[in-house]
Amino acid sequence: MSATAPAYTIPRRSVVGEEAEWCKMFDPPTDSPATPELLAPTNPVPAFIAANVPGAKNTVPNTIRRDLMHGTDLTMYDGKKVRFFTFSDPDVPATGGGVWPGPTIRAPRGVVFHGESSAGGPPPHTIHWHGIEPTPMNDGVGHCSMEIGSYTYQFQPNFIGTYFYHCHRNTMQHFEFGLYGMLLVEPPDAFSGAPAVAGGYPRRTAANLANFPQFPGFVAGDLAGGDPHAYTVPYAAEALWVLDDVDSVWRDKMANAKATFPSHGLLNPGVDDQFFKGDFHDFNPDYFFVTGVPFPAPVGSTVSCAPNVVVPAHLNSGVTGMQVSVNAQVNQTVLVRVLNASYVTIRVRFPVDVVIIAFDGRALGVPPFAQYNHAFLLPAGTSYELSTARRFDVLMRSSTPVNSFATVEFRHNQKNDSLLLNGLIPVTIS
Ligand SMILES: [Cu+2]
Repeated sequence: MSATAPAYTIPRRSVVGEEAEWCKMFDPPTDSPATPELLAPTNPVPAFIAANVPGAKNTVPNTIRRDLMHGTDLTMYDGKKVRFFTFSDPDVPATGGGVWPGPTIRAPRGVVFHGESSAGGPPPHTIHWHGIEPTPMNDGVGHCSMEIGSYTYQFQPNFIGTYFYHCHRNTMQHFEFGLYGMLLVEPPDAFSGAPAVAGGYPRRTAANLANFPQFPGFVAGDLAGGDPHAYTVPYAAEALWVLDDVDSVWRDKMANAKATFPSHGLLNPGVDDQFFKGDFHDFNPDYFFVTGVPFPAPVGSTVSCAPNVVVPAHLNSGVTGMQVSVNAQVNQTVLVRVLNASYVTIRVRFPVDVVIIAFDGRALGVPPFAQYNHAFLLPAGTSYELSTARRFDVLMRSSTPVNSFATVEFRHNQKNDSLLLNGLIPVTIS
């Protein structure tokens, strides 16, 4: 048997000349199906949120809920109103009007995770758990997974790290309009310690720091043997940098921008959808953000976001004290999680040496992939480039005070890499 003389063939229809159609693998179900092979969920975090966030409840035991909404106009720094799509958590009243980015989901490694989705705006929507590897039905990829009004997603997060969730129906509208949030996988015991520990810091994340003894508390250990802290390190402070851009003209002009997209079985799927027509090809962002906090200046500027921004516990699974700008003390280990949620290229520079410990939800040098990569030093001032949807996690620890900025360059990935904005994020270590 060989590639030129196969023992069997799988008949496939040629899609040559039909590039717009490739994405539609089957017509999705027309109503909300039951989750195949549904297990009892074991995620303790929904109960933790109900116990620690005022007004929150846990309607479905061990289950996180998300409502996907349409049509929130947010006011930009200069007064312009721009249309966003947002998530809310029906169990957390403070998110009721929809928030952007969506509420951060934290989950311990190894639980049976249930995410119950519903659609306050017109369906169809999906939730794609970016970087997790669920079954196809639970992957939430529009046009080739289910895409309906409500569904209970089921998966087991098996690698500690930084992920995100987003609607994957007509992605370049629903994701670009803001239907996403972070998904952070933590050690198995992250929510089973004393409440003061479970809801604050220090916390632990996955890393292999055998070559970086400046970060105390790293445990190598026996991952396969069940040690919940094997290949993890404690951190005393945490910052979340979700970098995003908005093209306000694109959002306004996009055909059918404020509606949803074709119903099941209508038109010619993947061909008559609007998303490759009109103005979708020309994306020129004019507003820039870190974790929803504006860089308040026009294209071409160098500008700082506000200092001292802390993510409220009701947007962070009940965990108190996650930061945007960095405020820490000397000799504290600080974890910075970075996501490029924009549609351009981003280059990140730190004002101090940092160690990159993970990419895209996989810790470097950690079994079972330990032989393929390793954590590495990124010297102060050295840029690191991220394309859309990529993430990296870095650790910083300074023995001397720092009063400076990290920089995030938004660069146009269609127009000669031209600089769109130079964003500054305060880093203060005192
Ligand atoms: Cu959607």
